Amino acid sequence: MRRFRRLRATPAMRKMVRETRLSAADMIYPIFVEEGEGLTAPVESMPTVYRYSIDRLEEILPQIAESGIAGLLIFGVPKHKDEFATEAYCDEGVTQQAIRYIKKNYPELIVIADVCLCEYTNHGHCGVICGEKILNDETLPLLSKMAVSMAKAGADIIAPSDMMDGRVAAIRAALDENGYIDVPIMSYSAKFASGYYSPFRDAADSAPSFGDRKTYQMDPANRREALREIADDIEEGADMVMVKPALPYLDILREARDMTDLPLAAYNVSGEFSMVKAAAKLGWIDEKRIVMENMTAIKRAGADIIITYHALDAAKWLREDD
Ligand code: PB1
Repeated sequence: MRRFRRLRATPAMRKMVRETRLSAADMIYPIFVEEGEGLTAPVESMPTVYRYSIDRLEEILPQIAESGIAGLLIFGVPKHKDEFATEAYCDEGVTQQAIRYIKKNYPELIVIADVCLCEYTNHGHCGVICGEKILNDETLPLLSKMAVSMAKAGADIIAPSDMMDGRVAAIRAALDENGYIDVPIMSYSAKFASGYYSPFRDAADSAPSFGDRKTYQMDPANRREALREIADDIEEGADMVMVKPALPYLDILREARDMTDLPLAAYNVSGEFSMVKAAAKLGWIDEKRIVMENMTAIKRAGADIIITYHALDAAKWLREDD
């Protein structure tokens, strides 16, 4: 009889043989920067998450810098939104200004710029529209301009979350043509048309004004197509790839890990976060235990990098337990 329990006998023995280990350095914290002044606006559906105006970023940046997490993923919330997302690629846009501020005051922090039109369009779609059609090829130049503008502002990594076909190659070419040959692309490669994004859409005012994102984000039912999407982004020049959401897609994460050695990110999205927070608020779960179990599951499935709104809490708990 094999006595598995010999290696479970004590906390020290369990720690020695533990197969999956978490580190704050694995984690990225998403933040929302809103155009304006004196703003620290709570996101009701995401407890502990706020929209900060640039003059209020000092309320969160020191915590991020001191936490030991790898960096932050920045989402802008501009005042002006229009059909062609012009604020997205304005060098004086709120996101570009925020990136400049962060890199000036916290140069060691990695800043990842999300590149997508949905927060900047008045229709809330991730691309240019004609009637109710989201135009793929017409969107690529705008994403490219946005990526260059974010790199110019100082973003360390460009993360296209739009799911237009061919955008990685287009953005890579634009970055290179403008001298940003050293700025890597973390592509949202296998991004599903998920119900788990609704709290984010509250936070970023980015819900589509008509229809949905199913003609560009992936069908949750499609496993093989996810692997084709990841392979295609690698072919187009992605330096890192991603599966999003995370917990409902651990099978995809595992297969992605088995198909590539590139750095693999998983985005533990707003709905996954809000559900944990809601159950914890109701006293139905042990928040710390559930969060650390969820992070471990995402890491065990193969993620190198975890984008999560739990990052600051998880980093604190890891310090406490070390
Ligand atoms: O936390 C989240 O829910 C992330 C949502 C994600 C951000 N990249 C998007 C989801 C969506 O609204 O479809 C935004 C798409 N560019």
